[in-house]
Amino acid sequence: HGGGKRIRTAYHFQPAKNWQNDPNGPMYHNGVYHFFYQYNPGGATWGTGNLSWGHSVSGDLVNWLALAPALVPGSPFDANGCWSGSATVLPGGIGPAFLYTGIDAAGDQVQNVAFPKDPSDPLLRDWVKPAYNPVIPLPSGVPGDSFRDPSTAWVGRDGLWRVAVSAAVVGGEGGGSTLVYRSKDFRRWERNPAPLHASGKAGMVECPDLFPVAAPGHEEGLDLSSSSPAAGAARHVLKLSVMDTLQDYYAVGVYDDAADTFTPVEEDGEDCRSWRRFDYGHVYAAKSFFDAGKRRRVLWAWANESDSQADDIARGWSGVQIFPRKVWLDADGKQLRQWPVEEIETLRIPNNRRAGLLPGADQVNAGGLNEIVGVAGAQADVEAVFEVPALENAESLDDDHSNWLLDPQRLCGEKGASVRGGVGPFGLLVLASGDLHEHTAVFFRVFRYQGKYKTLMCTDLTRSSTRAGVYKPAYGAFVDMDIEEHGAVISLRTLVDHSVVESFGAGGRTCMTARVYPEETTAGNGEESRLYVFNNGTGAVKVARLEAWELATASVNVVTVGDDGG
Ligand code: DQQ
Repeated sequence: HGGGKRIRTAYHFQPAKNWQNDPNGPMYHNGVYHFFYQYNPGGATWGTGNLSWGHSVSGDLVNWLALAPALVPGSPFDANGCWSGSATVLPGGIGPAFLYTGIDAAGDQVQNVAFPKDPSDPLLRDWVKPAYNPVIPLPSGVPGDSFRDPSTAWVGRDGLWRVAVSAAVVGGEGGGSTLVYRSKDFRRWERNPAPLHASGKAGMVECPDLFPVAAPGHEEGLDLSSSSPAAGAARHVLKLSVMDTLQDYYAVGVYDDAADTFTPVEEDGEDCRSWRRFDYGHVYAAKSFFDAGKRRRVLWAWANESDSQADDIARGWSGVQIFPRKVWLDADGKQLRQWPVEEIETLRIPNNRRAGLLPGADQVNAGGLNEIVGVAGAQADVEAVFEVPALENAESLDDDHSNWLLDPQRLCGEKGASVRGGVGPFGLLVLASGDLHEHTAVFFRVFRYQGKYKTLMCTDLTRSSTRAGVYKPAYGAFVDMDIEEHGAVISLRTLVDHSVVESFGAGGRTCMTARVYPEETTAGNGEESRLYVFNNGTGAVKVARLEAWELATASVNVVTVGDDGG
């Protein structure tokens, strides 16, 4: 299974070759977007000792130029690897700074700073690691392998800098702590006795991301440093990545900027594993930044491979990033909304390649399957709005199945796309071969529970590839939106990109990213991937809107700019 070409993405961020994992230090500075990422220049596997910060720049978050790695291991304080961290844009013309984790010569995790060699270089090509590193050595009571991933730093009302760092603290608060350090000068840091948050039972948590959000329903982003609660941030969001479950969890909460603590607004929020998820599919180590150009908050996250390491080595690369998403607080004040940044529309191949349903196909009958004609579906952007004429047909969850409410992923597994339902399953089949032998199904299924409707969203990979030995689960989550209150209407947007199926349910309330490895389509055997609308419920569903575009291939790290200025 070479497959490397067939499954390589056309517009999701990837380096030209080799391994990538976490997004690191994304930022917008002087009109340029910078993206850094955990990178192994030596091959397609993680390779601890080699981990560097890959670096690319962009004017539009779509097309990227590759630069030389910004950080490579080699100093005493990062001799064994430059692990994850963040960028902070410092005021007063100093420019940006990195805080990152070094694996030092003794193998311990310590926090370091780095600065651009020439802050006036628009591409910020060269980075300097001061000899006074580490700025935060391993604290006592924290094992050497459990202290890492500094967040973007922010200034408090007292003028001091703060940074959040993950640590497994022995005893006391226990396991998954997120510590806060404060500093006057970005160099000498002192630990605050209280952690920002501690999920004692969660084990090691990683890659903390704290950010402010505007008032519920307002889409503009806020800068972490100028958004103390006093300065008008409605709420803050804390995201933590849990090593044990390999999932990212977030909570909307109250950040107390005097005590430097964070408290979720929803109940039962002590353990972060009960929080909401940015993505109910397959992403990890998400990190956001404030885009001062468009005044929005933008989120990145790593979506790793789910075939085998041997496959990664054979094709010479591993790992993609989600397409950058704008994030904001939903009108309900509890959940985030996420949406691909609008620049994706520049990839939509003009009009003639915009697809649709054939006339009369805007109703999908029970058992129906209507093809979306006019685009090649291997790299596509599909937006659909569904309307359910008869919600009362919904299956009931009241009896023996109510325990499934706790386990939507299992529910999607047991009631996959081919299991006939009441209201749904209805949605999209993507990356489908002509005979439907292979396809990935993204769909909704509505249930009735205690007099209310509950909408399940699934991405069912069980038929996504004829290959054995790749992970083909059904991902699932309940959509936190009352479909009845919304006039029995629900939207679905899906980005298809060869081996990525990234979906946004109900206007970005529930997101799901899957990695898939189709064998029969996407140019492999000369057969085009097809797109369908399907309905496997008992009543018809109306397609109130359907727009699909073939997307052009972006220029992602095809061009490398050398550090000789060439
Ligand atoms: N990946 C990095 C660590 C981080 C982990 C190392 C999360 O800094 O904790 O590549 O995926």
